[in-house]
Amino acid sequence: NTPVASQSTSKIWKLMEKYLPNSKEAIQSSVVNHVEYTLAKTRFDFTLLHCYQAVSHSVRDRLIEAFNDTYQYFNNKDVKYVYYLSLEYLIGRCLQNALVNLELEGQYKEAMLDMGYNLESVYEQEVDPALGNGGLGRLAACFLDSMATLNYPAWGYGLRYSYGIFRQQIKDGYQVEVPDYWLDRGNPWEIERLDVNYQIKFYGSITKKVEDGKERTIWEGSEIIVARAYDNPIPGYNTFNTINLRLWRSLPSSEFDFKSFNQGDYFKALESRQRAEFITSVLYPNDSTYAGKELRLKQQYLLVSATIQDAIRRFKKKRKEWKEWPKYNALQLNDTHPALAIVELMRILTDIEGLEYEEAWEVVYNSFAYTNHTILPEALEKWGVELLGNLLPRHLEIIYNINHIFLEKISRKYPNDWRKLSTLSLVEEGTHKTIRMANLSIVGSHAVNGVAALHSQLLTTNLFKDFYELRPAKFQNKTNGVTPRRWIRCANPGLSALLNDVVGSDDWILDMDILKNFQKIADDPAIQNRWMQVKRQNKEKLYWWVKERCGVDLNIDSLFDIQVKRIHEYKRQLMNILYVIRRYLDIKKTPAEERRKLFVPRSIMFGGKAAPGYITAKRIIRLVNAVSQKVNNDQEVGDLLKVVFLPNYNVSNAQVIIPASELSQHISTAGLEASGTSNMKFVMNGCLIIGTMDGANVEIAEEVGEENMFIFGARVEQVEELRNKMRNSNYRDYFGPRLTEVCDAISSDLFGYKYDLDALLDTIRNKNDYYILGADFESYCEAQQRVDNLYRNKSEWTKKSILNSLRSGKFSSDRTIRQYAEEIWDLEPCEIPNPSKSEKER
Ligand code: BZD
Repeated sequence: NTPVASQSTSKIWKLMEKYLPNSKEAIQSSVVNHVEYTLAKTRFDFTLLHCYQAVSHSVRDRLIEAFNDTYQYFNNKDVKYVYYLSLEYLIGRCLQNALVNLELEGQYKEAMLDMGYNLESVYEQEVDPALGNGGLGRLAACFLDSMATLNYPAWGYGLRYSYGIFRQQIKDGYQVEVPDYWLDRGNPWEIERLDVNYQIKFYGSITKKVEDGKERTIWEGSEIIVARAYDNPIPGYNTFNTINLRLWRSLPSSEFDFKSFNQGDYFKALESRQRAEFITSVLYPNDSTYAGKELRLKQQYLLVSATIQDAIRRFKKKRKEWKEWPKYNALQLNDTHPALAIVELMRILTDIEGLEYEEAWEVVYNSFAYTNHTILPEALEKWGVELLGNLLPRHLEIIYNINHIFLEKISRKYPNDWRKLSTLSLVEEGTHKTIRMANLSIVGSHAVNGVAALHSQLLTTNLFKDFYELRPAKFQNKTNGVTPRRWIRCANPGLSALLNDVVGSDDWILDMDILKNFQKIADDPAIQNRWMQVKRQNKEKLYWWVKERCGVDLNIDSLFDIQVKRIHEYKRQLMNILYVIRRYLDIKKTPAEERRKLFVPRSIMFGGKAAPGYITAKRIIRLVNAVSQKVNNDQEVGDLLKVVFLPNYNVSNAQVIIPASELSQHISTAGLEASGTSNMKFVMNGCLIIGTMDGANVEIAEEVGEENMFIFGARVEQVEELRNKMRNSNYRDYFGPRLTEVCDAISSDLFGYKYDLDALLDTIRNKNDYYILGADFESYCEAQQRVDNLYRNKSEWTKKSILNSLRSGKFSSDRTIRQYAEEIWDLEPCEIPNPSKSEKER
């Protein structure tokens, strides 16, 4: 049975010797063909949704050409790969991004217009795949874009959840979670690989055998399921390279329930099949507390086990020597969620491949690296040993083994230092014994990084201090970045066109640093005018978005002041809304004729999801909506102050919101926001930041200049002292009169919802104010006053807006990915030949 391809390669070659042509007619006929043959609809009359589906299939065809060629070429060149392992990817909509990266947006726009369809309305038909919670998941998506664009041989690996993060609705001012079944209209972007399946085992028991005087461990799982690959092509910009985001879906294994079927318990057997499918059915909607649920552990292990099996299969096709593994594979852990990969590779190498422990450890250690995204203690993963040992008995045994060998080294180095032993141990002792996944990740990796300079420094001085002292060279910083393709080129076409004119080309999309060379335009009145026009158009778009979804009529000339991010106490949305109340009370106290002199009209917008079980976060949403109701209906206030909660903040909404904002808030308690990434997107889009010296804000200030931001509040070194002060003083003294008056207004039921709102205030009153909102409030109000003063001077404001954008080059994820590739992965780019235009038109 010789495969057809080798029988007559030249014959096969002739069957597809051309790449798809991209003329207007070719695009139109490909779309119409997909309407007819893929969707089986009539080409004479099809809806906008069918148009979207057909256009996507047409673009997908072009992606697949590049995608297949890319991995074929990588394989031929025998390159080293990086495997990016993440439980979350917030990739957002794909159509526009694919067209922009393939440089076909103009052609498709024209082709579709000619057929009577507006491409922008076509874009709106796409669901927003939301397989992530927030920053961590979106970062993974930006990284894929940069890895493809910079021609790095890379694979993204994750899970294909049937339900993404819930859709947020606001009912009577409360958040309501609605399931996000995002696949109900199919997904034209994915390629189901019916032939890429791996078995995944759970539970069961281990037995030891001695063979030739050597002990061997055999783990027999008692539940076996299958992970199937779904491939999602990620096109690079300005290159033919297109990489793969491979997502696993859990399915029942045909073997595993054989017994029940044979015993005649048909329904029980079907039930267990459904349980298998359930594993990848839903994303955990928690972004800051650790859940500790068995299903979550199953998800993590499924990702890890399928990915490692896939990588090993690829490796084995090429070579036999395990010690070569690190030369050809780098594995990056996006937080500790996929940390079991370290253990899984150890297990396969020792139990199945027969390597000695030390040999296996070399292989593992030199290929893994770990990125930490938080120092919040409640977010650190710690799996109970009963749970872990029951689900993955052999993995627990290996973890104990790693720990034993590690701690022996420690006690040799620091004899009798019990404190060090107990903080470094992978095992946390106590009534409920747990495995510390961060410690496992550090011990098993050759590189550990934080995601902004301040955060990385805090890791070495606080959270991971003892590990740092042990191996300082292991610890690095990789300041986050975001992709300018999605966040400027797609989201802000007006600004993109302006930057093209300023630079004289679109080179800035690949090299944001060149924007620095054009800083003198910031003073040019003509450019300033155009800059303001672009901002105004973006504000208009958001105006309509808000009107439709929230029923609020904003004044387009008011200052658009925005805080969008997951709702969390440390991010201090509460401080923002308390200031809004302060402003409201001040407006009311001011005689009507003086108000416009004293207050700049502002539209203050909040957006973000609260984890379903996070009651305080939900109460913050309730407060925002209560204030919104009161203020927006107060005739006396009019357009001087509007407050809006923007429902269901997600990637596609962010693409409307960010380009329209003028002031954005990044006001976390110093030391607690690891980096933040939306701050970077806002700056690129010419938005001014009001923020604390936290996360990447510190580096943004370095780049754009503190004078072009509104920095306020305690620095990280002052926080602990302020907490002590807070605990030792009466809350009215600690808050001061202005904040006290705000709290009293809420408690007097000015906004209603007294029960919820009093409970919310109790999280900061009575010496409880862990996030020192009270300590930073006055400084925050002063910064807000500076905002008003500057906004009155349109030209000065615009100048700063321009400088923010032109100086934001450092925050392109291209810079970040280059640093990972050079400083952690030791990875070379590999650009595949771009079929020349002439070849395409052959
Ligand atoms: O990661 C975020 C941090 O809070 C941000 O400061 C940082 O910029 C980004 C990217 O590095 N962390 C998360 O988004 N974390 C999660 O979403 C998450 C998800 C599951 C479990 C725990 C945390």
